[in-house]
Amino acid sequence: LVIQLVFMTYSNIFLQDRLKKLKSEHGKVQLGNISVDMVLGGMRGMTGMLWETSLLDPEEGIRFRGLSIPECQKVLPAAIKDGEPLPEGLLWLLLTGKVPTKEQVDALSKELLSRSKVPDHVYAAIDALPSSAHPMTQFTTGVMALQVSHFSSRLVLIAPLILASCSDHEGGNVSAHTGHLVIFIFLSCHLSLMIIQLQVGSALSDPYLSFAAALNGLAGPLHGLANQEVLLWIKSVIEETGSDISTDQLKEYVWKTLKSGKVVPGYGHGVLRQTDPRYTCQREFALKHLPEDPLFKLVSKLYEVVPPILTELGKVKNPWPNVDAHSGVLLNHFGLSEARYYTVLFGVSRGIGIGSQLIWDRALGLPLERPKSVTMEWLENYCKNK
Ligand code: FAM
Repeated sequence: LVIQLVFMTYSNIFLQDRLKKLKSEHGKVQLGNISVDMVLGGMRGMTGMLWETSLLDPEEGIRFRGLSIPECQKVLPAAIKDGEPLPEGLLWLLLTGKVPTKEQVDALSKELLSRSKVPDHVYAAIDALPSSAHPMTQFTTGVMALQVSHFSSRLVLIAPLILASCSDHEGGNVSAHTGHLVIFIFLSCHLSLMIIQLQVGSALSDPYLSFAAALNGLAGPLHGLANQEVLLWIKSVIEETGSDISTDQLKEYVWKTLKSGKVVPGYGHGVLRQTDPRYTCQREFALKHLPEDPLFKLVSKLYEVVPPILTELGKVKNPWPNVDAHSGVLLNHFGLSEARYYTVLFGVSRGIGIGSQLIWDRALGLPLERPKSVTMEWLENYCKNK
């Protein structure tokens, strides 16, 4: 493992040179125009950040270090023959840009496991919360409590494989961007110290503070909480109409949801304009392992019913399902029926991606982010004078 880390260090030096060259030779090249729509629309579509570990294409979906989800499934080592990729393999890929061997993945698992003891005060902090506290609040509290220790986390590795695909989704999503803004290195264990030492910045919040901030962004219903919301919503459909629901009844329920001012959870996306490949990958898994599951059948029926309705609304840019439309049904099938816990797994999974990128942030010495904001009056005056 040490030899491999030296390799990573070597790659850092190479990438630092690439970054310097890019800056000095092409620093003034324009990447696009910013419109008032973009400023008012949550900076959608503005290219404004470097994110080495993954790239999201609106049509094709996510690529991790250049590999699509099906490609990752083919090349990353699995625990069993023809099984799903191990999260440690994905972590290796994101960190180094190289596909690991099974031996490398096993060595990384062992290394992380050896650092996995959670200090008692962390449990005490979580236990001090009322039992009604949402699992995401408990998770964030645990991460914050870890800030006073030097814990290196195995947490990122308990994410179920099916959720490994949620590990990274480019840099602009709420959780990744929040973590990035406060600049942290989640895996600031001894494992990554060598890399960190290459480039020490200033005014940096540490990994725990930053990851907790990212988790708070993930806990919103438009982002990571959607997987919880989807399962609760699906169950409410069954409660109201029974499990043998007809297509017409389902259409009616979707319209009722929309008319009550709510969104259909698990559908739409800030960037994607097609069915999320993470959804497709989970659907294929379900077709193989749980084709008769009644909730899966309902999810399949929703796939037929929801997109035409969202299209009919006329304003939804992407009527297709995202990853959250499916993940809860798989977890529920394998016995994890506590929907409130689902976003925690998403958070654990995302730790792999955010942590990997933030190690690179440090290695490349990326600067503190500080986008410019303007007032509405400023925009109105600017547009008038144009
Ligand atoms: N149901 C109803 N309306 C929707 C919708 C949906 N699933 N998706 C988008 N819209 C509406 C949206 O609310 C907006 O309406 P207003 O103009 O009245 O405000 C309009 O369509 C245009 O929105 P958009 O440009 O298509 O999407 P945004 O980029 O603004 O928002 C999402 C993206 C993901 C927040 C939005 O699609 C949504 O609310 N989806 C349901 C919640 C969800 O599944 N979130 C999880 C996303 C997931 F990928 C993740 O982050 N884990």
